[in-house]
Amino acid sequence: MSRFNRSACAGVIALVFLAGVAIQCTPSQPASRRGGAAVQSDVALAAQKTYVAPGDLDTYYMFASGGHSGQVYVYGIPSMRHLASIPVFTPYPATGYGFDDDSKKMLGDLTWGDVHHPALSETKGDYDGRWLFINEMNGRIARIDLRDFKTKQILGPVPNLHGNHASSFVTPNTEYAMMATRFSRPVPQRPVGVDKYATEYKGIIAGVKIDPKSGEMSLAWQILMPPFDYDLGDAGKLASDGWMFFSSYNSERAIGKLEVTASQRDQDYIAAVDWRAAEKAIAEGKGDTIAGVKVLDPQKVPGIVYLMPCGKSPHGVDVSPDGKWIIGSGKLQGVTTAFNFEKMQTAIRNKDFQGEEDGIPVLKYASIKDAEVQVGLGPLHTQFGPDGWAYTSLFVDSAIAKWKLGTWEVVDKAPMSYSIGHLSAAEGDTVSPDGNYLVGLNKLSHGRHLSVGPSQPESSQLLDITEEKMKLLYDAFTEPEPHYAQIIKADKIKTIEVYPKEENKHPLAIWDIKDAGVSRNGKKVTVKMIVVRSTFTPTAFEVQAGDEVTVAITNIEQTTDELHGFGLLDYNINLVIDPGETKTVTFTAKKGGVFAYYCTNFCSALHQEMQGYMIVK
Ligand code: RUQ
Ligand code: CUA
Repeated sequence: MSRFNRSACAGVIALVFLAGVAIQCTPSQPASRRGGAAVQSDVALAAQKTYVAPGDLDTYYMFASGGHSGQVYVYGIPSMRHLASIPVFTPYPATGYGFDDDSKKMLGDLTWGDVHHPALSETKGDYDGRWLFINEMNGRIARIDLRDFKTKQILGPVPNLHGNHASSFVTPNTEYAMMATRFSRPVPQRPVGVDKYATEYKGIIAGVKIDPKSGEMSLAWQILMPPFDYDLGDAGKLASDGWMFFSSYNSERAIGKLEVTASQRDQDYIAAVDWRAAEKAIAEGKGDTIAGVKVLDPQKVPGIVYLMPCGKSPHGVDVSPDGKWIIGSGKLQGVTTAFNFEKMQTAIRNKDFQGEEDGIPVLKYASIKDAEVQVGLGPLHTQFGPDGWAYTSLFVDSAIAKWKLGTWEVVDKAPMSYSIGHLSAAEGDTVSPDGNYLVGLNKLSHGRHLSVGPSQPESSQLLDITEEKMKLLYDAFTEPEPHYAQIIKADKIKTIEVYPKEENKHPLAIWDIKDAGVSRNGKKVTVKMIVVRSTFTPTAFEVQAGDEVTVAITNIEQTTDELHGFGLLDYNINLVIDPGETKTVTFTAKKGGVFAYYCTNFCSALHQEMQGYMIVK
């Protein structure tokens, strides 16, 4: 049976159950032609559209921010099944992350992070399936390799910049990922009272350069900004390639209860950065070095940044697939504004300004806006579909509005349960969005799942957007705290299942059990160990109390799914070594006695026998 028929049939069975109607499922007929009111019902169609039969695969990956869990969660779409958790800023015993020497070093002193915006690498404005970048509030940004779904680099905490929320959005050829300050503070960092906030505190916008071959990130430049709270960002593309846009609130430069003090003015700003001009200014030696970073001051280097007035306290800022429009709006308004990039360029050329902030020109609102779209209350974020469709999340209305770029007409609204924040459409922030599916990433889920006590999951709702009306297909309950997510075609990601032996260049890797054993250099002891079904070699080793012990473990398996663990009791050590991988852990043998190590990852019928002893004399 074809994949379609099998799925369709099982979907029908599922729904017949729900509808309480007996119906015979003949596999040769597609569900839609089988007739019967129940089969035609929305529930039936929804079941059919989300059902991925056992053994079948989803058509998209969704990478969702895990917020203050410090992780990234991977879901399959349309099933909404949770496929993997990728630890990034937080130790994760399930994969041994944060316990071995390399990942421990990458995490440094911070064992938590608050991640918000995943950014898949792009080529010509389309996802290319190579890397996933993700920001974190403690001024950091990480790179996950999509060949093995592992965190490979954490950059930061970056100096000067505090509270990295408007990040990690990438430019269309992954030249840069972005960073920007949510919490302004004195630059350079020093203790200055909040009474001097308006003049002494500064925001920072930063460009993180990405090596096109390796993906290695390095901090390229920073721009000194007025003390607003920079919130979200998006890169220009096609028509607007070369620009980055950042929304901000608190143009009042207020302190205290911001919900009141930072809502006084009717307009805040979107900052538009000409990143090629910033790059050029740095190359010409125009930056000042502050805390080791090249910082551009727009008062001294004009032409790199402009401010676009936007409705009070905007949140999301999103560039249309053709790059012609920048969508942004006050989050308490009932409209969202489409700014015209060409008009913006004309205003810059004609010096059509309505003022300035710390030497940065403020463009005239009436000159750069094309439309105020009547989307509904509390517009936050906009995603795109093919044919000029746009989807805006409405926090206050708890709904998604569907509208059209260019005609600005709102054609549909879908309620969300409840309080939607971000939303994510299939490839919905690229130059060629897919349509098909849209996921509402809701802040609340109350009442829509079995109770798990006060600490409730969030809800993510899957919608079908293939037709004129959006249709709710599925409620999934996700880990806190989904901010943004991105959905990529599954076939764009090419993973490996084992690390090929030839690629393992680890200096302590060994592949033959005769090379396993203990060597000593003064107080430093190295234990070279092999793991393979179902034994450790060596199965016991001795060290002296006070030794600095490095255990280097190579998993010599070259078979899919054959992971082994190394749990050393009482020493807070827990590694998981994938096939073909070498990992090390270094510790001081402080406690004397006998300590068992054992395989934590089920590997064979004799997994339980996979154990050994460390003797500390
Ligand atoms: S936020 S609900 Cu951190 Cu991206 Cu918008
Ligand atoms: Cu090796 Cu379980």
